[in-house]
Amino acid sequence: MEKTFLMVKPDGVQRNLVGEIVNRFERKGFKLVGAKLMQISDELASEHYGEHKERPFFGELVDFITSGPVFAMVWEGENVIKTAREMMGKTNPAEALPGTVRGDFGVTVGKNVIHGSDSPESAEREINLFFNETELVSYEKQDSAWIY
Ligand code: RTP
Ligand code: MG
Repeated sequence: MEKTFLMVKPDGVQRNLVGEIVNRFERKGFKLVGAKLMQISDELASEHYGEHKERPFFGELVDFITSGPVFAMVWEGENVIKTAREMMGKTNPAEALPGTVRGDFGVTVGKNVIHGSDSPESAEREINLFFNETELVSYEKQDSAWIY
């Protein structure tokens, strides 16, 4: 089954949105297989956002994502990578539709509440960057038969 990496950014943690966000993905029917509250180091931030190294906002991005704890998660389910991106909404909350996390809770592009992997390659890379194999749990859920 497909897995993706999602993370409540420091603004989401400070604004008490961890439970709200976990709730949305749970109710959707996805399965949480790993989660932790953590402080991201400068090194991890630069590696995670490596694709944006040359962008003018890179410094701000690293400063922001290391400015407080984040809630890192791995979710599992059919098409979870793409579906989670849809549930997050567009990068700029001003363009994100109501009903999406960014549409409902974000205002500016710099503080857009949530991160999610944008492809199978990023998902694999980001899961391995943030989690050890021993931190991911493989288990059956009773409700699976009512989702699939
Ligand atoms: P993320 O990686 O955080 O899930 O966001 P994303 O895929 O929707 O957007 P991405 O293009 O990967 O950009 C990463 C983060 O950089 C910040 N950003 N600022 N000032 C700007 O024009 C600008 N553009 C992007 C955003 O916080 C975005 O989430
Ligand atoms: Mg991205």
